[in-house]
Amino acid sequence: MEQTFLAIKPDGVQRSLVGDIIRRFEVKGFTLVGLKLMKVSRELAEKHYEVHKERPFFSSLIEFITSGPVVAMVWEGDGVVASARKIIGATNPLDAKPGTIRGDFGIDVGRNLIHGSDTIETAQREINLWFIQAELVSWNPAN
Ligand code: ABT
Ligand code: MG
Repeated sequence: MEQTFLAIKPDGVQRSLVGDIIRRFEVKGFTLVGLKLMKVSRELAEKHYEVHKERPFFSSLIEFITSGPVVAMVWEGDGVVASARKIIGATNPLDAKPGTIRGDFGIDVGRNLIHGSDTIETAQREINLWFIQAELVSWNPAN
């Protein structure tokens, strides 16, 4: 079954949006299989954002993601990787459509509330980076 990695960033936690954000993936019909609140180490942050290492915004990105608690999650379902990206909305919240998480709750590209894996391959890499297998629960939703 397809899985994706989602993380509510420190701004989402600080602004008390954890419940609202999780709700959107639940009502859509995806299955939560992993969930933890954690303070991200610099090492994990740098590995997670490795592709952006040479970008000018890299150090502020690492500063931000390590600044407070993050809610790390794994969600499962057919097409969950691409669908979650649609639910999340465009990288810059000012460009994100109303109805998306970033479109509804944000205005700043450096404070865009939630991360979602961009491909199935990236999702596998990120899940393995953030979770150990024993933290993931395989279950069949009754509905
Ligand atoms: P993530 O889900 O955080 O990976 O965002 P997304 O995939 O939508 O966008 P990318 B391009 O991966 O951005 C990663 C983080 O870098 C921030 N960023 C990006 C900037 O601050 N300035 C920029 O010009 C760009 C392109 C936004 C993303 N996260 N934060 N926080
Ligand atoms: Mg990205």
